[in-house]
Amino acid sequence: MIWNETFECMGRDELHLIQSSRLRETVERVYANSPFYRRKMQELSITPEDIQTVEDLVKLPFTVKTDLRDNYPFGLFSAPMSEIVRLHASSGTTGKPIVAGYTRKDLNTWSEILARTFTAGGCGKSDIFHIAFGYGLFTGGLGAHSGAERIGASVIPISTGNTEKQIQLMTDFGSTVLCCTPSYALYLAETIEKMGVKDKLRLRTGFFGAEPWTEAMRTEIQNKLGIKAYDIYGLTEVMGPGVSYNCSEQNGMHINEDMFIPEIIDPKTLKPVAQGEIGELVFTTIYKEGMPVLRYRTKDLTRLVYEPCPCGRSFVRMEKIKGRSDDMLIIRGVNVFPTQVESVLLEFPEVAPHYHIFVDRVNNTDTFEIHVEMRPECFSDNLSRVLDLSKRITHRLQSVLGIGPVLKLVEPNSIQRTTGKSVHVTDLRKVY
Ligand code: DLL
Repeated sequence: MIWNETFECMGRDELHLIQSSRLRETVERVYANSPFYRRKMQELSITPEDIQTVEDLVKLPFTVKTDLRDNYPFGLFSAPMSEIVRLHASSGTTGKPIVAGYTRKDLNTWSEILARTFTAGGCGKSDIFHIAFGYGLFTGGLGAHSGAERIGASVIPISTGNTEKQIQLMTDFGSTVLCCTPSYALYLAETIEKMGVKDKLRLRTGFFGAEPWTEAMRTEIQNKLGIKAYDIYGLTEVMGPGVSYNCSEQNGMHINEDMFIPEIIDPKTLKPVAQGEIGELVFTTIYKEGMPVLRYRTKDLTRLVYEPCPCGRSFVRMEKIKGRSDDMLIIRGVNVFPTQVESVLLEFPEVAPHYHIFVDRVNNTDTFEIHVEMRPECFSDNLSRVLDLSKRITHRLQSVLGIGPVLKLVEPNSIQRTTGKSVHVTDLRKVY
């Protein structure tokens, strides 16, 4: 099913024309209304006339998170407050929050891209959406809500938490679609199992995002909940969820290129990488009024796939996010992503994908410890079995990561569960 064939299946030449025209309008808008962007462009000696087509994008300045923090709260807005009808914010872990402002047209655009997302996952007006993303300043809840309403579905704005009650309502209301973070989906699945109500559920589809998750995690969620799990990507600075979405192929996320132009750059040189290479994802919004951003550096690492997708959509796909460059741990000189650890753990049926990584520095050497939960059915006091399992997992981690951790197999349910974005790492080196 395709929500908006006119755009989603548009020929690349036509798309290029639309992108160029919308890019010109955006650059004119920010130059006229945002002192921040006017100054940045003046520093590079460029004017809006220098930007005519998508190829001119590289002349524009980059925008980074600290630009938003330094201009907190509304310094990057390109519309007067009288036109802003909604504010969202993302807290991050340090510093001031990132604030985004939306005009009425922006909210319309946002619900449009989410309608595309949900339709691509086979959903429609007879579905009942259980939206367990957080509602509030976080973009997940209200964002998904507007898209589900747009396709005419019935929407349950349940938000996060109160997990057993959620599941009760999910069964009573016959929810068919679940939206939440992948880690909360797993927690919900575990609780559903504990409550013994899996056969009472009518769930068939789920949309999960807001944090990196692996293909192995997708399989785990699909099997545990008996659903098809779709990936949905986005960020507050650019819009919120719906910047890109899985189609029924579940093979990469189509980027809504009529609204956002993607680039992949080398985070060190800031130059575009060769087509198909992994690098940092950068977005320029070309259809936003409230807070358009030019060449926003997401810190998310992925690659773009230009081969045609069997689903018929012409929008370029981005692969699953490999990790964030600021999530990357450098342990004794080796780069380690939490997603690599997750995918190894999911190869072992004896352990659950609940883990926590601890890094510290002792006597000038990095220490690297991973706590992993055993599955209840495999948890035993048979020491030699546990030792053998621990050895096998450590060996596999060593060969995938290039560095061996100290592995601790811990009791089921001893690692804290999350209802929102999960935190998998404690890096004590940063404390000193
Ligand atoms: O997480 C928006 C969102 C809500 C996306 C619900 C999907 C679903 P922020 O809080 O600003 O916005 O965080 C954005 O989360 O830069 C990525 O690092 C990460 N992220 C978001 N979606 C995915 C995904 C929302 N599908 C940051 N896969 C982004 C991997 C994701 N990482």
